[in-house]
Amino acid sequence: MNSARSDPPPDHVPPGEHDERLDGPRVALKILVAGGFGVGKTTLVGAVSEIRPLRTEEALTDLGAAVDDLDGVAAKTTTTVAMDFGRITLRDGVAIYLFGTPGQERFWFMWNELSRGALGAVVLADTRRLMASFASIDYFEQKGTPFVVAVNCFDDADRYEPPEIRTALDIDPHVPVLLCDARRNGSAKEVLVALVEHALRIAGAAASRPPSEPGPRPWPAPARAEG
Ligand SMILES: Nc1nc2c(ncn2[C@@H]2O[C@H](COP(=O)(O)OP(=O)(O)O)[C@@H](O)[C@H]2O)c(=O)[nH]1
Ligand SMILES: [Mg+2]
Repeated sequence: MNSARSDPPPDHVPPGEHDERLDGPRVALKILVAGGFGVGKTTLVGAVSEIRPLRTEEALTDLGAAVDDLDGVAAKTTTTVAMDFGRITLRDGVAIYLFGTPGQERFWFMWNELSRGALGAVVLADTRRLMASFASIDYFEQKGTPFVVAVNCFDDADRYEPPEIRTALDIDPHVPVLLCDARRNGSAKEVLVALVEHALRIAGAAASRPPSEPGPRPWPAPARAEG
């Protein structure tokens, strides 16, 4: 008689313990991916998501041309009307949920809902149309949501270094500005890591500040000068 006990299958979860497949992740972090129209939000979510990202894209039509700013994105034929959704599992029980938010002004009403409970945001930018990401930066500054600015380096766009981008977009010195390629998994993940580290720094600074001491920036943030 063979008395050796067979090993449990590799994905065996002892009774009573957390089973991610049934119970979902222990910790879920929510990150928004924002920025102007055509900056690469859908691309970035697709590059890092371990599940096939949910996309709600619709064909761009002549009707939308009146309201969607298509300058510099002539090759684009679809647009995200609600959002992109992706997921990354960091380690057992910790998952990042990514929400690519629509960039067009006509979808801004959704941002308050999407940004609730978010750890922070990645604002993607394209150097050919920097101003298209201005509104997103303004929004997260006003909300006090931690964010990083990631310049998606398109092949045919002029390359600028982060300090130049910071000056052009009038970004606070403490906000990380980095270059990325939204199509590459490793590059997109570096952006997410930069955001998580930045959010942790902000949370750490807030926790160590005496309650009477005001934060580093006025609330609400002063209006950004257009230009
Ligand atoms: N060359 C290049 N093309 C990109 C890059 N990121 C996105 N694209 C393309 O640019 C277009 C717009 O990207 P998309 O992710 O749909 O932008 P969204 O509107 O911000 O979601 C798509 O055709 C992408 O394939 C990039 O880093 N380099
Ligand atoms: Mg999109």
